[in-house]
Amino acid sequence: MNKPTTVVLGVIGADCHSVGNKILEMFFADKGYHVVNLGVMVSQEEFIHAALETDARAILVSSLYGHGEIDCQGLREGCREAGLDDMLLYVGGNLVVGKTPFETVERKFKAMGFDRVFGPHANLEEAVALLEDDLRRHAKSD
Ligand code: B12
Repeated sequence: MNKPTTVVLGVIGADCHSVGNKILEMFFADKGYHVVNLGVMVSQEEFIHAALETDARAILVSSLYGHGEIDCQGLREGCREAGLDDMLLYVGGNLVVGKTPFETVERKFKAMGFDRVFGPHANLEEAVALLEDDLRRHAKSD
């Protein structure tokens, strides 16, 4: 049997919103992933450390309280410095304060090095399909 793919999950920064995190944990586990859930109030260092420790293929970051831009800045660089050059970085939630159009939010987070960006009404079936696609493409270019 194939070893399940490990993903690291958590809510970044000083953010304590925990409901979506539990839903994401159950959803990705149900899809056959090994989910390392760091829970809420997770620092960039904790994400990177957990990804290294568990040989994860993707880091799934949530941010709900509106400070996502500040909290996520530098995560891609941190991954590279730790030798995690191929790490897939996904982010989702209420990523900025107020009513910024999603396209603007997506552009910002992609410029920060995130591979995929999701809003609060993300379709999780679509998200997992994208993840599977990205994992396959990354495997081919290894
Ligand atoms: C419950 C709640 C709280 C509770 C949290 C309790 C708990 N233990 O979780 C309490 C009262 C503590 C709270 C506090 C605050 N909250 Co609050 N809270 C909410 C509320 C009403 C519901 C959140 C929730 O549980 N949603 C249900 C879950 C299932 O949805 P979700 O969290 O969005 O997650 C889904 C998606 O976002 C997506 N997703 C998330 N991450 C990712 C990642 C990936 C990779 C993918 C694919 C998808 C994905 O999938 C998830 C599952 O479906 C929302 C409003 C709302 N309707 O969302 C405000 C809300 C999130 N809170 C808000 C704010 C401002 C705060 C406070 C700053 C308020 C304050 N001034 O103190 C504090 C922050 C405290 C902190 N340090 O984090 C704002 C954020 C505004 C913004 N981002 O612009 C919101 C949107 C309310 C609003 N309309 O203003 N909050």
